[in-house]
Amino acid sequence: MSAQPLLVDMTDGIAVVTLNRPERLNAFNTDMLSALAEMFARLREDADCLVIVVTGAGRGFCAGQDLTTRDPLLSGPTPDLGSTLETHYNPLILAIRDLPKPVIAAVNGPAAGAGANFALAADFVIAARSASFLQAFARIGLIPDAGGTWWLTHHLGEPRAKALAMLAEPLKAETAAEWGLIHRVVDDETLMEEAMALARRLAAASPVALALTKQAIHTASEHALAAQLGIERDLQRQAGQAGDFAEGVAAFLEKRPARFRRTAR
Ligand code: T3D
Repeated sequence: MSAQPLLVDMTDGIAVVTLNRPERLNAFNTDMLSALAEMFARLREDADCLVIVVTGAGRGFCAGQDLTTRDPLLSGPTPDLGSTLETHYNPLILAIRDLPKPVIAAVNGPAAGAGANFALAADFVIAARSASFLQAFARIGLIPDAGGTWWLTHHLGEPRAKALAMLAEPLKAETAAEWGLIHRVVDDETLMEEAMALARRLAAASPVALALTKQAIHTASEHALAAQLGIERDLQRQAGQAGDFAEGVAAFLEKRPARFRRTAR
């Protein structure tokens, strides 16, 4: 029997999801992609799940599409890659992006191809100092997918986006943090400790505020200021009507920490 492609551990509102194909640096195959889709759909609806941390088993984070499944000698006619993106990668990236809960990628080693861009879809990317991000696509005659052209261009601008995508050289975690592509770089041995400390902080925050903030920040890059101000008005109205606002203000006035509802509903 083959090993489970994903391991999921839920403690105190934090789901730790481990990509589990270490012998292939956790490359994506259909089983893993389907398991991820199912898992994100389930955690989205799980009111006890407040934060999700994704990491990789073994020495890698994720090496992108499993290229053994694309061996031209074995797989016959060229597969329709547009269809793979439509079926698996695009819905996965949108599921993370639209999830009303924070997602942390704890990047423990090489993140390549769609594996790098899957990490960049997270709200917080924390990487081990030895980790790297590789837009490997040009090496095999492809373009960056899984949001790669979007993340790189939005976070870094065209010159760096083009260099990373067209030269397909690994970007060290430290440089990725300096350039603002990821949140932080930490020593290898403290990666999970730091990721879990961040997850606990987020789990103690107002779930409503985090969900609406995520939504507002995502729309900001797509709108002019006047339109974004309208979105802030609408989302703030929702936030103000949720109970966390009253608790936050009461806690401030009573000079005590806020006790937000520990549920994502
Ligand atoms: O196809 C579609 O549906 C379209 C969608 C495409 C999305 C994509 O992600 S395309 C890009 C696919 N990924 C890559 O091109 C990256 C390939 N991997 C690498 O370039 C390197 O492995 C790394 C830079 C990630 C790490 O290098 P290194 O030296 O640390 O490790 P390694 O020795 O290359 O890899 C270790 C093992 O993992 C090795 O197996 P072995 O020789 O020990 O049996 C290697 O073959 C295997 N591995 C690594 N990446 C993949 C892989 N096996 C299958 N697929 C992989 N992507």
